[in-house]
Amino acid sequence: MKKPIPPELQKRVPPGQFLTEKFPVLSYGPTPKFDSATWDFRIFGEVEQELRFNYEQFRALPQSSETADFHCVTTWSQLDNHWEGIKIADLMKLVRLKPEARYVIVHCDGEYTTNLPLRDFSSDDVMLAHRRNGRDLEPGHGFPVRLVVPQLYGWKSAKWVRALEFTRADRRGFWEVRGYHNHADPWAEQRYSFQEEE
Ligand SMILES: Nc1nc2c(c(=O)[nH]1)N[C@H]1C(S)=C(S)[C@@H](COP(=O)(O)O)O[C@H]1N2
Ligand SMILES: [Mo]
Repeated sequence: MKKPIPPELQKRVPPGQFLTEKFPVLSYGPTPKFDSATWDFRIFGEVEQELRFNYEQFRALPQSSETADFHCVTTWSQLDNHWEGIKIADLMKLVRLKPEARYVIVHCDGEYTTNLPLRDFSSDDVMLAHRRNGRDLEPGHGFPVRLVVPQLYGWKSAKWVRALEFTRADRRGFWEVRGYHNHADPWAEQRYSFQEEE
């Protein structure tokens, strides 16, 4: 049932999207098993020094929160999610990037990857979230940690993130090689890869 968008919210809803209050689980493949004893988070690629955090170390990183909207390419949008976790700006204070680094490949449990330019990744509203709307993420929504990239379509908000790889050259991720747009700006309706020719 697609309800009309209230006029006061229209500015916040990208073209071709409708609003939902639900938070559907949208995953390709099963929800990975989480074990805090073996879980780690790695940062590698074009960095002066690779980093590895165990679960305890990762959860001890400085926490922030934000309220942000979420737009899935399948046309649902959800407003005002409250996220808690690590701001990328804070995480990047620990990372010494090589000057060649221009892209980020996000690696997840279960083979899922997504790519974004460093510029989008470094945007002030990007975070690695543990909690949504006052509770730990449910397993299906990415526990223990997911990326939140409010200004791009939802598939860039990778769940069950295990590593960040910084690269010189761009490398398309899971959906980006399967017909979805490399950049994915919902305001420009960058849904499919064939649009990249335009
Ligand atoms: N690891 C992983 N992350 C993922 C996905 C996935 O299949 N695997 N699906 C993406 C898509 S298409 C969307 S819209 C959002 C959905 O998040 P949700 O399942 O928490 O609603 O997660 C994204 N992150
Ligand atoms: Mo999606």
